[in-house]
Amino acid sequence: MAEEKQEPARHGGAHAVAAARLHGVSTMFTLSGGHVFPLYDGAVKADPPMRMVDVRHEQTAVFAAEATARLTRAPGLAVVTAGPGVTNTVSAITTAWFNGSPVVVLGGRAPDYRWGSGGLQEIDHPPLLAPVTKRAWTEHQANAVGAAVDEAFRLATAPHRGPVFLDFAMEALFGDGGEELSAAAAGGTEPAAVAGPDSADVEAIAGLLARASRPVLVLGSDVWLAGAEAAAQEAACELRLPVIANGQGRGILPAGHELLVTRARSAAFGGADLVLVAGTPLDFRLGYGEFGGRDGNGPAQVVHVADSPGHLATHCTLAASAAGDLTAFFAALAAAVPAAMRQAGVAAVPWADTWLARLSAAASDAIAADQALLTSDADPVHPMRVYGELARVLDDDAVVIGDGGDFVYGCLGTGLGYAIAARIARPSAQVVLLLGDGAAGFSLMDVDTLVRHRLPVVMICGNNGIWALEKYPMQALYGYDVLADLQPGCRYDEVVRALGGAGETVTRPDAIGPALRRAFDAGVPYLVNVITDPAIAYPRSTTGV
Ligand SMILES: Cc1ncc(C[n+]2csc(CCOP(=O)(O)OP(=O)(O)O)c2C)c(N)n1
Ligand SMILES: [Mg+2]
Repeated sequence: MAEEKQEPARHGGAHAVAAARLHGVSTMFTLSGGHVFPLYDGAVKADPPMRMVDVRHEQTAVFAAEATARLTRAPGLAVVTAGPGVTNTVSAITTAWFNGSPVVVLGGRAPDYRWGSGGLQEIDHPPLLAPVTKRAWTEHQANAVGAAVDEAFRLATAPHRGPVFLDFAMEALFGDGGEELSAAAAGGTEPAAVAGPDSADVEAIAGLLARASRPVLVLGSDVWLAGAEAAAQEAACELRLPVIANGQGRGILPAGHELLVTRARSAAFGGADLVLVAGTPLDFRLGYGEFGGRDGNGPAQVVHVADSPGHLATHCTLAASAAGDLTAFFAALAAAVPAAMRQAGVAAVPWADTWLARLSAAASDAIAADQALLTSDADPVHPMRVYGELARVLDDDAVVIGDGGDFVYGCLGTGLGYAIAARIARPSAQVVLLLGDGAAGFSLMDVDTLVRHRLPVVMICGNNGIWALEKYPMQALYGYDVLADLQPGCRYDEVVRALGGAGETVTRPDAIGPALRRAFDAGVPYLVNVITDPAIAYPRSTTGV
């Protein structure tokens, strides 16, 4: 029987899908609900159809959209149904907000014609999301849906990037939006050009560098998200600046690069006389922008560089700042410093032999000092041994995700969403998800999504049977702890098996390596449940791994 050619859909949902695709979206992450059916119909009937990944909790959909954005630098898309579908996304949207991730969340919404009469899942979503999005609004007209989605993606991807929320009255999504599906892109989908920084600002920064003797350059996530990594690397190399990588700034200089002194972070920040922070906020992770003061040194001067003026720190005193396109900034800085040095009467980069050498030595010492723990034979397993075994089997392009205290901290529950997206974005790379046992509880059900969509991921659970990052601080404060215990030895690998994956529990240090090899070879989602020593309060410094 000849296949019948499907009529393209022309409802608002089809227009939304067409507009998203024009912004480079290839996958929709979602969890079903009647209010958003036209978006599914639009994806199914698009030519070619848009890939849909259906998850088990809406926050997983948004975390997956966020990881897509952060790994591919194309915007992520999540679609959620009205009411609880939307409210379940709040933590994940907030995470995208803090991470500056370009994510668009499209929501269903009760119909306008009955608004106020208590319709199913009727709630006004935008006010809930306004504080954690670049914009949150409602589209009411079917023939304006394409343009509204286009606008949402433009906003999300313009620096400073971030999440955008848009919901649609049922009439808009189900109603006839007209024939022309590409009308949404009438204005073109090229990202708007971002202005470079003010040249006077760059010159002021070059002047500060020319007079500095112990400078440090911090490269944050926005340098990568803005595509400025090559310019940043060039500037750092030309000026021989010691570099500390932060967030997704990691990897801009490859591991082992002579300028990379991330592991000597406290020596660098404590001893610096000038800290230039680019592409990351001066928040608690950077001591709120207070540097220097160690070994009898005075406070360091601080320079903040951001992709947009609204993201320059206002809570601390800046010696200089610049805002705008980060590639243009690094190119301009590299060009301006030599002239500034000549003007200041400085012959060559004065810090290369002393300051840089001192920090490089401190970084090497810190790396060497880890060796004992990375190879620890302690039984029960020391958590650092897990990193040691993993480092042996990881390729350079592996994606490693952390969710939970032993490994990292932030919003618990990102794990499975990030892993789903990483597997899709990097089909041939290793994808490893490190989970605390507490963290695992937030998203492990989405192993089902990995299984259904045939997305093999290696998961490692650092299972200490406690919420360690709460237990030890509480003991320190009160001399006892409460509500900080989980089931010791809980078989999270059995959960993964029950959902159609595979896994095993490991209790001895020498069994970790072979288990990891089995996990990478399995070809299915695989969880290595490593029972670790709960007596290790805080296994590693957070400052540089
Ligand atoms: C959504 C969320 N809820 C609570 C917290 C507070 N919190 C931070 S770390 C942590 C403990 C994590 O426990 P686990 O994942 O088992 O790692 P461990 O500290 O035991 O290594 C908690 C509860 C958080 N960061 N995010
Ligand atoms: Mg734990």
